Amino acid sequence: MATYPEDGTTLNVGRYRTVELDKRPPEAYCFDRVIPISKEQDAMSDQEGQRIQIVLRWIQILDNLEPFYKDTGEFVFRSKVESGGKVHEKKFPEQGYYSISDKPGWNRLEKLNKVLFEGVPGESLVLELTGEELDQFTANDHLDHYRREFSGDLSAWLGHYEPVDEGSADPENMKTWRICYDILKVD
Ligand SMILES: [Ca+2]
Ligand SMILES: [Ca+2]
Ligand SMILES: [Ca+2]
Repeated sequence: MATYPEDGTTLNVGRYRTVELDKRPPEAYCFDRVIPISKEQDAMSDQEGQRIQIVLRWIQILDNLEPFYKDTGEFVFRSKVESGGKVHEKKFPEQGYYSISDKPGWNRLEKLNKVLFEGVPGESLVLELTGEELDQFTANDHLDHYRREFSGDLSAWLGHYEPVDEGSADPENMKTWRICYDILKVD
């Protein structure tokens, strides 16, 4: 598959270039510019077939959902990516739990680099993340439910999502936790 520059707008460059360079009158142009069907389909599938990855970089716990005398909570996280009529779910860690504090300095799961989704998305995509703090004698506690929806031009979804770039209502900056992830193009 061809690799395209980062701006994501160049899928059709080949075709636009043809149009710009073609100085013939429109009639000639119409006849000349017949693209064999297979080539046209290739262009379409290239555009629709762009694979992406969603990679969770880190998680920071702001409230460990435990009594004040307990330094760490026992956390299990789940992700759900819904796109193109398919649902991809992950649980991490796969077994056991992460012991995480909410004290500054040791309240982050660094370098998680967890791939939550890899594939060709549909026209839109919904990413959800939840976290559960396990308790033995009472019902488990829950972190804020994270949900973000992406639609429209795929190139606009690509990027770095972090808690500090969208003001006071930043979706990645929740009351009980914060998250950071990337949406990347992959070949
Ligand atoms: Ca608890
Ligand atoms: Ca607990
Ligand atoms: Ca943000």
